[in-house]
Amino acid sequence: MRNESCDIFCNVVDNYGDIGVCWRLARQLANEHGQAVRLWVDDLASFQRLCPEADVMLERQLCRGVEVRHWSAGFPAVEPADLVIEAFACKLPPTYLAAMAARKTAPVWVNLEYLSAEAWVEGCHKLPSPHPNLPLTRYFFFPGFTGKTGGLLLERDLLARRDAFQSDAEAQQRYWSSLGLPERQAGELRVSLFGYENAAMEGLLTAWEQGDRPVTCLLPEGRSLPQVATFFGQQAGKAGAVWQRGRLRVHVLPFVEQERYDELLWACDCNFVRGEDSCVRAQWAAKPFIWQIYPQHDGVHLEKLRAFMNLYCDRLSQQASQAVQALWLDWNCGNSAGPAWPAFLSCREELQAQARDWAQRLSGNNLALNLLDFFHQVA
Ligand code: TRH
Repeated sequence: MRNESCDIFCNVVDNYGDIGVCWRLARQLANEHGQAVRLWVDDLASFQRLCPEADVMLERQLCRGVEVRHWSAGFPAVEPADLVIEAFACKLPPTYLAAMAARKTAPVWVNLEYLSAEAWVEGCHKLPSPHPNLPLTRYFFFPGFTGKTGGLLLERDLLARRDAFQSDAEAQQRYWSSLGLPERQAGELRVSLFGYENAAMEGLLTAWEQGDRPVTCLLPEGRSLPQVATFFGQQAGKAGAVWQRGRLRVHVLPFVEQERYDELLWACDCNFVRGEDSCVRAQWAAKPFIWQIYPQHDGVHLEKLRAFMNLYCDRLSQQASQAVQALWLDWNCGNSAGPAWPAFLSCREELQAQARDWAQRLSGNNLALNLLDFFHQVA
C-alpha cells in the first residue's frame, strides 16, 4: 500500500447525499486503498446520522479509519494532502488553497461532481481548470454510468456480500425478524420507501391499499413520514409504528447507519430511493427500483431523470420500458402514482432480471479506482 494522503472537503447543502457520498468515498480510500484520509465536514450532526458513533462536539476524531474534522470558520493551519477532493464544488478555505500553492509539489486537486447520466458529462470528465492566480489546477471528476465517466462508488466486497445475503433465506429471515416483521404471507410484496415530500404519495398508497396482493412498506424515518402518517389518520409517527389499511401495512423504521441501509435494499422486492447515493445503492441491490430525483427549482432535474431513464430502459422490452417511465415520471412530477403501479408490477420479472444485469455491467467502472488512477497519472 502507498503512503499517500487525501483531504476530502464536504459542505452539507441539504439532506444526507453530500456527506453520504463523501463518507463512503473516504472509507473506501482509507480502508481499501490505505490512504491517510481526512474528511472535513461542516455539519457533524448530519454526519452523525450516517455514523452514529461520531461525536458532534469533537473538532477531530477517528471514525472507521478516517480522521473526521469539523470544518468551521477559522480553518486551522494544516499541511495539505497529496490528493485534495473538493466535493460538489464546495469552496476550499483560502488559507488551505494558499498552503496548497506553497507546497513543493502541488497536490492533485479534484472537484468531485454530482452524478448525472447526461451525455455532456463524458466531455467534461477530467477537464482541467487552472486557478486564476495561484499555480494550481483543479480537475473536474464526474461520476457516471458509461466508460467515459468516473464510474460509481462500489466497495470491493459489496456485490459478494449482496449475493451471499440474497441467496441465504435464513439470513433474510433473521433480518426481517430484527425489524419485527412476521413471516411473509403468500404473494406479499415488501417495498422500501425513502423519498421526499411527494404529491404522488397518496395515489400510490391507495393503490397498495386496494391492490390484489398484500404490500408491506418499510418506511425509514424522514421526509416522507408525515405524509404517510396523514394517510393513516395519524398526526405523526416514529420508528416502531405499524399501520394497516386494506392490503397495505407500513412499518416505520429508524434511520440506520449507512452500512446497514444496504440490507434493507437487498431484502426488499422493490425500492423507492431518492437523491444520489441511495439511488446508486438501489442499483447495486439488483432489485427493481423507483427513483425520486433531487428536485431543482428550474426543472433541470427532469432532464437528468430522462437521461438516466433512457440509459436504464435501453435494453428493456417496450412494455417494461413504458411501465418504468410512466411510474417514474408520475412519481417525480407529483401525478398520482397509483395508475402506473400495476403495469410496473406486472413487469417485475423482467425488471428483476434487468436489475441484476445492469448492476453487473456497471460494476466494472469503479469510481475510487478511477480516481486513484487519475491521481497517479497527474501527480
Ligand atoms: O439525502 P438525499 O436527498 O441527498 C441529496 C442528494 O444527494 C442530492 O443529489 C443532493 O444534491 C442533495 O442531497 C443536496 O439522498 P441520497 O443522496 O440518497 O442520500 C441519502 C443518504 O442516506 C445515503 O448515503 C444513504 C443514507 N441512508 C442511511 O445511511 N440510512 C438510512 O436509513 C437511509 C434511509 C439512508
